[in-house]
Amino acid sequence: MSAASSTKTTLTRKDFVTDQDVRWCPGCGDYAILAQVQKVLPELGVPRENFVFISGIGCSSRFPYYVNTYGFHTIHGRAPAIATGLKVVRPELSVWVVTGDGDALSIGGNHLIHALRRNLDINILLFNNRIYGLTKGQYSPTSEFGKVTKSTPMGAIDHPFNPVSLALGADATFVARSVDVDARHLQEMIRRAFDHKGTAFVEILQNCNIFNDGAFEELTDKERKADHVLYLEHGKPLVFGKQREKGIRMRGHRLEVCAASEPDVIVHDEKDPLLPFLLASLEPPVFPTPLGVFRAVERPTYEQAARNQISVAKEKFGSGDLAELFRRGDTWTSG
Ligand SMILES: Cc1ncc(C[n+]2csc(CCOP(=O)(O)OP(=O)(O)O)c2C)c(N)n1
Ligand code: SF4
Repeated sequence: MSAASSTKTTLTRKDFVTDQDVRWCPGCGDYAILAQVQKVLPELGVPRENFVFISGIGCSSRFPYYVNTYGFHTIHGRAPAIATGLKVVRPELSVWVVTGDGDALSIGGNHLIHALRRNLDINILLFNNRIYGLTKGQYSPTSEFGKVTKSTPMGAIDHPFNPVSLALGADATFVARSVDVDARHLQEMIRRAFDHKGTAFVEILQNCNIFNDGAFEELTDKERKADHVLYLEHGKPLVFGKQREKGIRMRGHRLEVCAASEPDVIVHDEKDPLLPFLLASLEPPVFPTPLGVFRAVERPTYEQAARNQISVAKEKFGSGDLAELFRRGDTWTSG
């Protein structure tokens, strides 16, 4: 990443802490995510003035106020569109989108999928608490079937989105999942997202302790998580359990749990065309929840293609004159 002028070369976590009062509820998982982002940013070798955090609307979308970089708290669901515009005109910037499950998948669903397919070199962190937090506890597109909330008093009758499956379906080149309080894992996913050249999508399971407390408890509780989390590591067998005694293998076109000692336990491959889709479909109670990088593949970035096209057009036709273009052709004056 090219660097503009920076007054300071060695940055620390403190450089990324702002003077703003944090308005999240005490105990919210957003604090843990903020802490890990602030831990990783100084390690990335990017001048602070080259980071930009762009968000939509929601508790999670207050993030840009709390990270001491350039930032933009934008319009509900539209952060990917604004990030797209910025990255095309300023490709040297490190652009991060922070969004919630409501912001990204309800009002912003369309913007999200198009950013993913276009493959700009941006990072999208989706904080998934499976509820609308800011508006006080309505169901969201990731709330489970039957979920009783203020807006679904008799239980949700919508089938939920699986954000990882959705991102893979949009042909995202990097798709990962982590959880708010798994500090080391989350740091690693943030670093991997940054290193990826293309749109990096990270679903971060986040506890909303006010309106959906304990939604991911089995993935974070020290006693239980070994049996409920399947860590995905490229080139390593898919095994889990307290003694790492269980594995995942293929039977026909389906995955199944088997003994880790079975010879056909699958070795994870982030570049496999099919495996990430199958892994994304693994859900409790039958399966553990996969955390880690599902998919990481290369594809040209949108901003590079756009800029190449602009150069070719300028070579062929010259720089152009916008005012002249507006006046050209079939125009008229009204009034
Ligand atoms: C155009 C518009 N529609 C609806 C709202 C109300 N609203 C604000 S935030 C939000 C959803 C927030 O949920 P999520 O993205 O999951 O974020 P969280 O607060 O849980 O972090 C909604 C529906 C709004 N502010 N603007
Ligand atoms: S309502 Fe939930 S998501 Fe919002 S700040 Fe409070 S705990 Fe966090």
